[in-house]
Amino acid sequence: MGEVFYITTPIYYVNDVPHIGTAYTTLAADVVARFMRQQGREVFFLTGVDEHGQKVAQAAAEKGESPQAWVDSIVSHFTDVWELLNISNDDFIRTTEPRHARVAGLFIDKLKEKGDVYLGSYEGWYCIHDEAFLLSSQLVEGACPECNRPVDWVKEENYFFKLSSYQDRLLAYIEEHPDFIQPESRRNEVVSFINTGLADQSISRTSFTWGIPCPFDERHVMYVWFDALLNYLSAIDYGADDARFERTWPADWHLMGKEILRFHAVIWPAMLMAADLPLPRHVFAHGWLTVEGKKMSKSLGNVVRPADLVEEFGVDAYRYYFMREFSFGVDGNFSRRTMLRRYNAELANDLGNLESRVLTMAGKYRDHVVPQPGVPGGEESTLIDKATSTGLSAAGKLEQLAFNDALAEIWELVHAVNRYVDFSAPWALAKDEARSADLDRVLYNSLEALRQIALMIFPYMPATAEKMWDHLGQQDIESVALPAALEWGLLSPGTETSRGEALFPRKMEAAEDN
Ligand code: ME8
Repeated sequence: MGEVFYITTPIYYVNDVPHIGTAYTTLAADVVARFMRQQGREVFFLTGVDEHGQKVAQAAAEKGESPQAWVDSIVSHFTDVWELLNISNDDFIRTTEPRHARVAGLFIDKLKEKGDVYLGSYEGWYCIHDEAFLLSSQLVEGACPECNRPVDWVKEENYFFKLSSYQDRLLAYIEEHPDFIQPESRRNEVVSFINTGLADQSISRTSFTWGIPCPFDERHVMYVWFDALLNYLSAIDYGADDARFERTWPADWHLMGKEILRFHAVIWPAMLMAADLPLPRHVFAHGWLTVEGKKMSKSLGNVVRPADLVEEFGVDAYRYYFMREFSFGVDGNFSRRTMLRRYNAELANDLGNLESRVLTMAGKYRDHVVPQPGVPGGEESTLIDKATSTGLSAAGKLEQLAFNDALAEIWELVHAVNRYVDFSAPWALAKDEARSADLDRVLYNSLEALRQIALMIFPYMPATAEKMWDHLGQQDIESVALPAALEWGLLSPGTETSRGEALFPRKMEAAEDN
């Protein structure tokens, strides 16, 4: 069961345009998916959009359109951004698709038959923006604690899911699987929350119709979160293609922002328990990104769009910055200035210059042909050890979603290669015919180091890695299998290299003050 490596992002509300926060989760999932493919795993990487609920119905009504026409007209905002960011998702699920309605109906029927769904009445607060039922005690000055917006008093007949009866099983499961909810601080919050006592969860609505009808009572549509969580099953053909489902479920990682962890770490596992399905292996709640110290919001007008940054810095610099700057589990603050600094120091200078000078020397001194490796000396041994240990530890960090630490390690290797080149001074060796074999050795090992770096950065910066690969005369980086390809010395002497354009042209320092 679960041979396929299955990773998901939240399905985003379609009526918001993607910004750097939404893109953050999807980018992280893409890095993991690409890394796992490199390791030879079969991967299923899912993202998509959440199209039901009152918020979408209201937005459509304001535009004078049907909800379906409205969502159809804006879904490309998401698919376009994922394409721009070179996101390699294997599927894109929309909750208005028939495959999803089928699974949602099947699933709720199953819970109803089991006696875990019952008709009751709900009276309480509802935040349409967050699509969340709220207790009076949760309100902050009468408003939604998440978004500060006014809340509505709702009095409806609803179907309820017997969440309360899963409290003990959930706690036991979390206890027995310490790496189920990550990071640990969030896990502790979830445990405290469950310990305060779980109330049954309303899972249907009758006051509007934009949702999936409950098969046993068509007056009700499913509560948008109940429907949304099921996307993780509908995209892998639950109840239709059993063989596929068995190979893919459970998910290895559900990634999300911290504000929706409870849905994924409490309600979702209980739903799965009720349906007798295994729970996801890990759920990870990352921190929230602010912009220049402030929460992003339309009203403040400070929402940063990926396209603007990609236009200025390029897609791989975008990907690098967001994975390098922030620690995935905690909040982070975006600032253009730090992005520019990292661009110039780490991409243009450390990596870009290294690549360019090594390939320039290979061109100038060896007519673009990879020379013989020769016999490694002390300097080479140090370099080779560094590369080997970096390959292993950067992979280990990535597997723990410590992307920033993994990149920091890879950059230590970049620094080590820069030092190796400086120390070995090929330009001096080139002046002395008697040292031709030494020059061969230094050039070979510098080029081999670039080959290794290209493989290591591939999940983060696929296009840059591909350019480096191409400059080194290699083909098809996507099909190279790790860790075997990280054996030192696989670059064949005699291979033709090329210089190409600078990977990251330096940006004007003056622009830093903008
Ligand atoms: O909650 N910083 O959708 P959503 C970091 N449809 N991440 C951020 C962010 C920020 N400032 N803002 C948003 C929903 N995100 C539901 C999900 S899943 C079954 C249903 C990211 O459009 C983060 O991943 O509000 C967060 O969890 C997600 O966007 C919320 O997206």
